[in-house]
Amino acid sequence: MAVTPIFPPDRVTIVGVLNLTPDSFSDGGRLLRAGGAPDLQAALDAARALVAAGADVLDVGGESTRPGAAGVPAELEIARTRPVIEALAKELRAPLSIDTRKAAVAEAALAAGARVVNDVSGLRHEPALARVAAAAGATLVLGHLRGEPATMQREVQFGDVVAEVAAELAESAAEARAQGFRGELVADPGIGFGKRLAHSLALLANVGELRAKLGLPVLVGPSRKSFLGELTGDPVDARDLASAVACGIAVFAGADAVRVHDAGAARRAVALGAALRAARRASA
Ligand code: HH2
Repeated sequence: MAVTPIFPPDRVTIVGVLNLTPDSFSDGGRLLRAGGAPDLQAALDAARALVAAGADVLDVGGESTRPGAAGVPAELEIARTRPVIEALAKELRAPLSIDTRKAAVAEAALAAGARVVNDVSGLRHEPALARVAAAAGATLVLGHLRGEPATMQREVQFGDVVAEVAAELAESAAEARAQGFRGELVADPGIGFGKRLAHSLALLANVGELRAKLGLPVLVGPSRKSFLGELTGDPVDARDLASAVACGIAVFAGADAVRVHDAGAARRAVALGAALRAARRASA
């Protein structure tokens, strides 16, 4: 029996961000109690608001991967994310995603009801993550990241950024298959992950080329990232307009999915980007 994809080819998927971290760059600490445990009611309210605003998938994270962030042990990531995934899986129909680079965290989240594993390291941190996703029949999102979040902005060097990111994502996809993964794969160029402004812009503008090179659906995550601040001068808490515009343009350029904090703004921008993309095809 064919399994319904979570990222279907005929519509743009909006992934809403639910960070259960004290230190995420734009929304850290919002969903944790004073002692550091997740605030289940706050998380449920935030999840419902994201879905009501247009999110199709909710991406739950327990470790910040912002530039310079120190990693946290798997046990702490699990303590932050598992209870929330359990509670959300009971209450909501939207598929849940776990944003982690670690197999143990993915395993706990999948057992609690998650259906997507979002690995910003593209299996470079722990290749065994693909085996865990395969065993659970989960969808796997492979991100592009050279090195570790703690050091990724120190030495950023690309010649042809689109070609190099495509080649390295193809290696991640090959690794997934070598680990026995046969399910739904999604690629993500890792906007802001070891990239400078020009790299993030080139990847967003040429996402259609990336998609064609890989033969995979492509998710992009420009939301609130520093390249938007560099362009607009907006501080991190005022970047939702620029984030939505970036999403709309990325969809026009070929993106299949966007990962955002403000799902309502993104939904509107994505509707426009998708309509323009369809119109361009229709008149070509
Ligand atoms: N960006 C972040 C985290 N996870 N996953 C994918 N697939 N693509 C992305 O671009 C991406 C991601 C970073 O954003 P955020 O979760 O807001 O911040 P932090 O890592 O500080 O928690």
